[in-house]
Amino acid sequence: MLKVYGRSNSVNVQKVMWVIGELGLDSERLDVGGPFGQNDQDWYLALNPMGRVPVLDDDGYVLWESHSIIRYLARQYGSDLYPSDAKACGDADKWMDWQIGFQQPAITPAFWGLIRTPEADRDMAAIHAASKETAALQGIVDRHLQGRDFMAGKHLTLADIPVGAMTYRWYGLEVEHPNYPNLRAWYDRLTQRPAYREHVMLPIT
Ligand SMILES: N[C@@H](CCC(=O)N[C@@H](CS)C(=O)NCC(=O)O)C(=O)O
Repeated sequence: MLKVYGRSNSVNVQKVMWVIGELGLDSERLDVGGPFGQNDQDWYLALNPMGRVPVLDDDGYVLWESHSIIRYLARQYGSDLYPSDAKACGDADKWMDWQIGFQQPAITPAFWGLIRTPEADRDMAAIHAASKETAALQGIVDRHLQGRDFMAGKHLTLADIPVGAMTYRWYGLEVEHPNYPNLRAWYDRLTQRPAYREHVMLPIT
């Protein structure tokens, strides 16, 4: 059975659990990181020298980095989540790289400021800057989704997973939410998926 190390409120863990749910695989998730700790212990650092979550253990095969894990899962457990066609695969990779390179860093100061920092200690200038930058990036997704049901075509692929997991967080934060009809329709489509509801649509903590 697949074993996933990582607390359920980590967006990077959510990406992995959502894919496991989409693939219908059995798994056990163990709470590690944040208030659960353990990720600075020798046994954990032997699994992931970065001391971060998630880590996947597939019958002794250990992998860290959430996007590598979801690519592995889609390849190993054969699904069209990660297309084999080079161009379709490139499209999926592009949005995964964009998410980790742009969307995630942009929203992080707003998330940490609003959710994990006491009100009195918040850097509101940094939160506003993050809100503005993320709104602009979400606008790029909105324009991309014009005429598309999913990020890389007609069905769900890995292109939707990281951006979709973070978009739940974006709608849940008290930040600027411009009217983005294509983004909203896509997000509403994701909310119909049982695996998204179970693993991503959790309290934002
Ligand atoms: N690039 C890594 C980032 C992993 C990462 O930074 N995870 C955060 C949680 S989202 C973490 O481990 N934080 C420390 C903790 O939870 O104690 C990935 O995508 O897996």
